[in-house]
Amino acid sequence: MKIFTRLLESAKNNGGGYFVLIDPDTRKGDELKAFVREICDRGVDAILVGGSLIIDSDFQAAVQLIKEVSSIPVILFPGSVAQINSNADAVLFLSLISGRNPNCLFGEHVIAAPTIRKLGIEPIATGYMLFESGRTTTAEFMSNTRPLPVNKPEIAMAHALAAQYLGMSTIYLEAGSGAEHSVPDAIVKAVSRYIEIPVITGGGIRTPEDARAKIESGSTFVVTGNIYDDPTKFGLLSEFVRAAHPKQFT
Ligand code: 1GP
Repeated sequence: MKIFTRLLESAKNNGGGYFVLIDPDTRKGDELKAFVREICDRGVDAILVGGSLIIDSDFQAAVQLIKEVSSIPVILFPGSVAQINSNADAVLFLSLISGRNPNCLFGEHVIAAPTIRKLGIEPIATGYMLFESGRTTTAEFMSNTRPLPVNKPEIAMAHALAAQYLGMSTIYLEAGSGAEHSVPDAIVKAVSRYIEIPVITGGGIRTPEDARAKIESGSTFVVTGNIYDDPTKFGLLSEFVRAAHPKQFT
């Protein structure tokens, strides 16, 4: 069974799912391995690896190390074609549909597709929508696109529906890593109700309560990333797992 289908099945049983995004710039070697073990032991559904801008890590080696230790799917969340490699199980094949930068909409994909085919990793066609979130995020700056307004749900709904009609497998509602504000629940609700494909929500989610609110608003998966830059926050992993699995933990 395909990885994304499996994740959807478990999200159906648990009432939702939780992904942790690892930016390999933040930790390496044994520290990275220990973090991955912690993630898997606490019941997280999948690991995303990547970032809009990765500066000083050997990205391929980091993904390999994560994969060696991980007992859950490792999915690339690539900021560029350079991050595609064979050490992962799948890749979010992201089209930045909220923007009108042709490279992010389709250009990079043409370059990446033959490599993904050759490597045999599973592409998950993802309509990626970036929202205003209080300050300029790396994703916004690096993609050179304007984020969607958060006070106009109808614009977000139309974008998501167009992605569904184009055959995409999922929509990623993104506030940007480290965003001041996560994507508003009202947007998550409006989009999730309007489309039939599953929604992933991430960026600026710092509390289990906020994660639960996204799930209750209709998001199938929630993602957190940089809260775990601080190792004293590892205890939150179980709390996020509980928050994102309402049928498992009521
Ligand atoms: C970014 O959604 C992820 O794409 C995670 O964001 O680092 O703000 O949790 P944070």
